[in-house]
Amino acid sequence: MNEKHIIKISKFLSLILRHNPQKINLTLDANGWANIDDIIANTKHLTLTKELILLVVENNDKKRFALNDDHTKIRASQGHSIAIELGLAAKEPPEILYHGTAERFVDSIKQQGLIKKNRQHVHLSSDKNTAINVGQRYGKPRVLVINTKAMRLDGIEFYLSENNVWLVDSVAVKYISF
Ligand code: HQG
Repeated sequence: MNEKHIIKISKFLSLILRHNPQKINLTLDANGWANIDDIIANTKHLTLTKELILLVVENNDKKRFALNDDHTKIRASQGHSIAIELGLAAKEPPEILYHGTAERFVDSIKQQGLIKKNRQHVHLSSDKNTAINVGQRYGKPRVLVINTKAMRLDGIEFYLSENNVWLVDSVAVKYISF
């Protein structure tokens, strides 16, 4: 199966598992899991088999998807816009984390801090290069440094997704170095 088709499946899975399961009349449970057989049965416009889905999960560059123990269910590990309880335990982050954004958003972030917009969390990374890659999806990248140590001292909780993205509800301006 060619690379293009794999990427197409990955994008389609992101769409239905993070944002719009109704598109194929799919039901996610409260924790975001969908039956793989239901996805296959309800998808008409793409060639989809269980083998292909497992291949996408395994080879995905950012490990965006997770399987349950018996490989009957799949979910997105982060990035949802729909309300999903990922069931993650709060975790102690490193003393700083990075957020990748675009130059054109910086003035607004200086006013409002980081907000989650359409998603369920603000996404942070422990790695500067990841932040640059995330930021450049929206224009000239800009990396912000987040004082997570100060946030923790103020009682703010952090969560780590299965694919190592740090998640938080919001980041006030006072914790951000521009
Ligand atoms: C910005 C990708 C103006 C924020 C990545 C970002 C990530 C503000 C954009 C995941 C703002 C939202 C999420 C404010 C935040 N004013 N702009 N007050 N606060 N922003 O895509 O973090 O490839 O929803 O800086 O790897 O960019 O899809 O969030 O630029 O983990 O798997 O508003 O998506 O993963 O954009 O990316 P997004 P994000 P995938």
